[in-house]
Amino acid sequence: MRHTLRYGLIALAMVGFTCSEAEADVVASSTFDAGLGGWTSNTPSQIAWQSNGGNPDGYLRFTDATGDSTVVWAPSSFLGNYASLGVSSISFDDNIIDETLVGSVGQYEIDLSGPGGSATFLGNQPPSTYPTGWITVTAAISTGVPPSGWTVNSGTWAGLLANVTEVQIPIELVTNSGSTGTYIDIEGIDNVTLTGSSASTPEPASLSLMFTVVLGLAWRLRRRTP
Ligand SMILES: [Ca+2]
Repeated sequence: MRHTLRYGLIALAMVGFTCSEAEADVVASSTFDAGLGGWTSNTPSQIAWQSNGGNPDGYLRFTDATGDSTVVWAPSSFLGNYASLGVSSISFDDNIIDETLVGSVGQYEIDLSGPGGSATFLGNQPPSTYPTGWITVTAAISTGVPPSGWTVNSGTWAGLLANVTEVQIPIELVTNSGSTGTYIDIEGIDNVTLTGSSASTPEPASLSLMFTVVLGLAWRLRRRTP
């Protein structure tokens, strides 16, 4: 009987864990563990899915082959009305993997645009030793004034958040000084995540499960009483 009580408490703890996981409220995420997941690029031939070496497992890998500035674009799951979705941040992991003949290096960047406006987030300057290792870049998003790091380029911040139709990450941060073919420039991104801030409310399924567990516990305890 004591075991039943213990299992009941463990079950309760697991239900609690399920509820707190829902708090994270991931609106969209790409882990690149099974492919490119709908991500596209202005230079598709320089973008490839790499099945290992990410953070962890697969990642989106850029290998520079021309003088272009390569960016990648998120799939539709990252688009929409950020205000009503309660989006609180967008983040990704970046690794500048291998470089020679480094000319200049840009800051980590995220660009959002839509019919109501466009804005650019500039993060830190990447480390200058390669590989940099996987570094998480997080841009806060909230209604009202744009959070630190954002610059509104056109329209308004509120207009932009009302309908984000493009999420762009410049994956090519390093500009090399040699001509094409004489330098190495390999960079990657992983774990792009759009996070929401909506209040934690246990889902009905979790609530009814918790109720069942409590009922079961009460019944067991009753049976133990002589
Ligand atoms: Ca991954």
